[in-house]
Amino acid sequence: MKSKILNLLQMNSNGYLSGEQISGVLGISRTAVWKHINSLKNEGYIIDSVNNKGYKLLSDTSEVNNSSLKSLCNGYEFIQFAKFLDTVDSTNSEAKRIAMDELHLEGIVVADEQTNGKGRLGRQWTSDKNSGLWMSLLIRPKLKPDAASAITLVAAAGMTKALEDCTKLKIGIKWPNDLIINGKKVCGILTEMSAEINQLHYIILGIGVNLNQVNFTESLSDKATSLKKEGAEVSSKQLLGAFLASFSEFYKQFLKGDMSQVIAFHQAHSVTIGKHVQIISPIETREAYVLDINADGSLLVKNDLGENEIVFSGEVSVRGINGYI
Ligand code: BT5
Repeated sequence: MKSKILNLLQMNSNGYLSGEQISGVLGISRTAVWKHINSLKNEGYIIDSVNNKGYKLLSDTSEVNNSSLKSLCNGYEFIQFAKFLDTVDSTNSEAKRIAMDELHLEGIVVADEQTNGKGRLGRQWTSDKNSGLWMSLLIRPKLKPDAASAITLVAAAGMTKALEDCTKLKIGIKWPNDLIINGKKVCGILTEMSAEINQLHYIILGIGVNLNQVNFTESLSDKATSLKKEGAEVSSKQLLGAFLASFSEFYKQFLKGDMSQVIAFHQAHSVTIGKHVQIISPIETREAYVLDINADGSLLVKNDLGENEIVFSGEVSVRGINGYI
């Protein structure tokens, strides 16, 4: 029924269609029409509703594109430019080019496809066309560089909340930057920073969420998943809208130096706490038991000598003893 309403709106996109007209054509109540319209809006279609006139379709896609990106980002203080690209090497690299050209701007880059998507520590991030939300935020919080590294946890909490708002799926956070559904990775975050010892220039928060993939390459199939594979249909526009709303709340607290809600959120969603893990650094791999996430976002572990130890993100990868988690 929803798609029939969408078809009617598409055919009449030059004017307004009243609830009465739609209910008459489709033989359903006006309340049912209203409910379906709301559901289309939730999927990301932009529909104008005017009393005594009816409904008009303003944006005929549920995916992010140039104009929908700008309207989604409207009103967020940390977004002064919004750039959408069909294809790019990496949204993080594009955001970095902008950061170096425009010394004060903050904003967002979103692409439909990345030809050289980046993971952490030189790894690759697979980002095929129309298969996910590939985005980077360029932000310039007025903070000391060492206070800024916890921003990855802010982004992870924001995206987890957004995924929970858009789906009924249970989302876990593998400290510090992987979002997990049923044991597989659905989202990764790459935070890059430019700073001097005492001065932060900018942060680029790169976030990739798998939306529509049905098959992954052999090397990824046992550890990657998408919302579609997990039974949830979410458009890039719907997810980005939900993310900006939840991220901006956590980010406001972070800017005031208050990480308490973000840390509590991580503790409640962690798939890492209470696990025996391998801590992999460029120098060595060690085993440890994860006790907690500290107030500053670092990980508290009991090491193989039985001592408590603090592990900072950025320096290590954490893997389960018997697999990815
Ligand atoms: C990450 O690195 O998880 C950070 C990924 C960040 C991607 C976003 S997309 C927008 C922005 N622009 C960029 O260029 N990057 C950011 P890491 O923890 O190092 O994980 C990388 C590993 O995840 C790879 O070595 C693969 O094993 C796996 N992987 C690659 N592509 C994947 C995918 N689409 N889904 C799940 N896992 C993937």
